[in-house]
Amino acid sequence: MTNLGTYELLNLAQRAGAQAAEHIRQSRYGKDLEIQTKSSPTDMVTKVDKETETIIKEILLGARPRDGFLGEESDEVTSTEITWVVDPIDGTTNFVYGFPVFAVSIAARDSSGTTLAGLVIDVYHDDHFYATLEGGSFLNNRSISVSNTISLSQALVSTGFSYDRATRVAQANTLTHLIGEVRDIRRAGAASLDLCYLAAARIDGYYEIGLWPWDYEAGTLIVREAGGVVASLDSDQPRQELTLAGNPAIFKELRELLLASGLTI
Ligand code: 2AM
Ligand code: CA
Repeated sequence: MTNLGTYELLNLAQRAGAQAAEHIRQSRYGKDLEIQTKSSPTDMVTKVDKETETIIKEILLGARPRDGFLGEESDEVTSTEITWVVDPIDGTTNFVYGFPVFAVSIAARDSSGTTLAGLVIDVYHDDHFYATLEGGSFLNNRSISVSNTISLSQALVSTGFSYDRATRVAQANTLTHLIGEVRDIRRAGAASLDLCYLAAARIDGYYEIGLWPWDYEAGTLIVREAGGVVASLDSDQPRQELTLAGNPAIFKELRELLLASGLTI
């Protein structure tokens, strides 16, 4: 696809994302969030997640009716053209609590699986992180790049925990191997924003088990276009088993440390 094509996709994502973010802000206060649980008692979804996905889907597929749609809260629409990969609220637990780290994540991928455009909106701060393939990464119109931290011992590393009790206990065990080897650990609670923080040099590395494409697809393009690496243990692509990311200098060390900690996928 031409650059013009990728910018058009980004512009459409911006239009849908801005309306989605506004809906989330309007819905946050003074209303019953109507919380339900999904895979476990700690895995929440609200009425706002579902409404927001509907808003995004209607705008994207209204403008481009032949496209596909893969979202967290609705049935997949398959297509041989562009597929939109959407998380209406990434960081739902934070959203429910009012902890100000939650995002709208929208990516456009072509039929070969290549991500062409990605947008992540930090809803609370109205910060827009975005990238197009070979077009660089931006935060609110300013170009961003990953940090130049060169050693894991100086690295700020973010991670997350599963909603599943046994998995999160195992993740905490892995963390005991890391905590003495890095500058410090962060657990912000929204995977798409962890990736954007990496792209903007707010952290140096990130790993998380059990993510879905709507959590990492937009953020992955934003990290790569900012000069960073996103992969898994045994592949150069992130996978549900592991999303592993860093600036190029610390990525290898982080990967080796995770392997040494006994992490298997
Ligand atoms: P969500 O808020 O959309 O559910 C939390 O560590 C981060 O991981 C959030 O971005 C959360 O997305 C995502 N996530 C996705 N699947 C998860 C799962 N099964 N358990 C925990 N977090 C998950
Ligand atoms: Ca979500």
